[in-house]
Amino acid sequence: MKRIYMNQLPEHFNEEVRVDGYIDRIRDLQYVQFIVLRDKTGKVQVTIEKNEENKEMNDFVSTLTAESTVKVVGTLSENEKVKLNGYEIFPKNIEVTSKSDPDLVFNYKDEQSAMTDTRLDYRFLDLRNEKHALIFKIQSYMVKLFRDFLYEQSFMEIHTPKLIGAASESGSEVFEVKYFDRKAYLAQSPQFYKQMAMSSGFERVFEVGPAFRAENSNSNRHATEFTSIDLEFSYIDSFYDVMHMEQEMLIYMLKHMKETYGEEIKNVFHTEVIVPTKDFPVIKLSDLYKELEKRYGYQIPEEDVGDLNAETEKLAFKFAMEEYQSEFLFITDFSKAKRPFYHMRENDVPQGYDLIWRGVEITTGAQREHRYDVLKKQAEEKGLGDDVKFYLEFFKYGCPPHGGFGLGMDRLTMLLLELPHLREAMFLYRNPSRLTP
Ligand code: AMO
Repeated sequence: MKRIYMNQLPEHFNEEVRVDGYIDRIRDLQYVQFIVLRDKTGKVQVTIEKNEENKEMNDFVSTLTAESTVKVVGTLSENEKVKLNGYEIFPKNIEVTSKSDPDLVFNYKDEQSAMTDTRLDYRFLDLRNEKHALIFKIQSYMVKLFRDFLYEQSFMEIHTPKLIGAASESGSEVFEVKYFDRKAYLAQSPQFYKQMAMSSGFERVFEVGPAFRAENSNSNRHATEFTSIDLEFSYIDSFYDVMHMEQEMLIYMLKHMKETYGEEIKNVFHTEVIVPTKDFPVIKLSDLYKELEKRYGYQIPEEDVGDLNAETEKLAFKFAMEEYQSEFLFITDFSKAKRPFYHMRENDVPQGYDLIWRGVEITTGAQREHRYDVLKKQAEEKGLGDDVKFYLEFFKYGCPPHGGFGLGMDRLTMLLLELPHLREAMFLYRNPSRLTP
């Protein structure tokens, strides 16, 4: 008999149905037994009257434990007295498909009942919490919307290697791995390879994949492995084309997200999905510094000049809300010392940007330097030699002007739902002290 999902039950009143799921709770009363079953789509009450005829089943139900999985076949009946949905199943047969230990490590239904480390150690239980599971349904939908948008814009999806021979972004935050008799590294970004696709004439590519950073940080926004949504496209005129593409992609996502999950996000996470109606404001970094000093008396520490830091990002959001009523802010004109060698420069200013949303950097993007000689010089200036030799080859035999950006999927999820920490937005979180499960 074919299994049906809980949310399809209303189409099957007075029929024999089969449902499979977890036992959410059991109530064993004097005259009746109730089992609430749950699957990923919802719940249903299974009702077993206590009588002579049902004796065997009654005894069996008394042995069941919550969180076991069962297969139930029975008749679905409408009954307005049933508080859960107004219908119930009278079972003909109940079969245990997996028995749960009755002593759960913690009560996953109550977020506050366990230490964070326990929750993460037993993440599989933690994700049975409806709210926590919802985060990943929303994340999945978010990535689907990005994919839909990008396919509509004639992008294609590629898959680049994560085991690489040389560090891609900067040497310091790279994981080294033993690769037979030599060293390899885990990719910090698909940067070089998405650009290679431009040199292959693919014109428009994207990738959703893992990125690794040996970031020894315990901030609420850094993980050592995260998922990056990267794209790259050719024949652009300037990095403003890249910013525009990103703006359109985010607005598309937020619009559809609001339509589908807006209410649920409001009810469960107590936050509003806001769809921007204007172009995202743009400000030069030096002008932002001035504004933050004038408005909030904030001065950027010497070591961060030319770049952003966590405090600047937070205040940049405050500024963008006050000045432009925008949750988003593009920041341009970073110092070349703080930006990678592959950003195109004009009058020595990198042609790239960061995008801040709700006080956190979600993206770096840029027009790339595609002129071989200039790129080679910029790489040498940063002390990069043999490591990028293979990469420089991409630009020797014709490569169109191009640009792109990298967007942190986990950060985006965290900000969309206003979660307090990146780990809540990650199926499994990795930081310097966490490698299991
Ligand atoms: P960048 O290093 O800024 O740019 O990374 C892009 C985006 O990835 C996310 N991110 C992280 N998320 C979680 N944990 C981390 N440790 C972490 N580090 C980065 C952020 C960030 O904005 N190659 C360029 C992109 C490009 O120019 O196309 C790059 O990797 O959301």
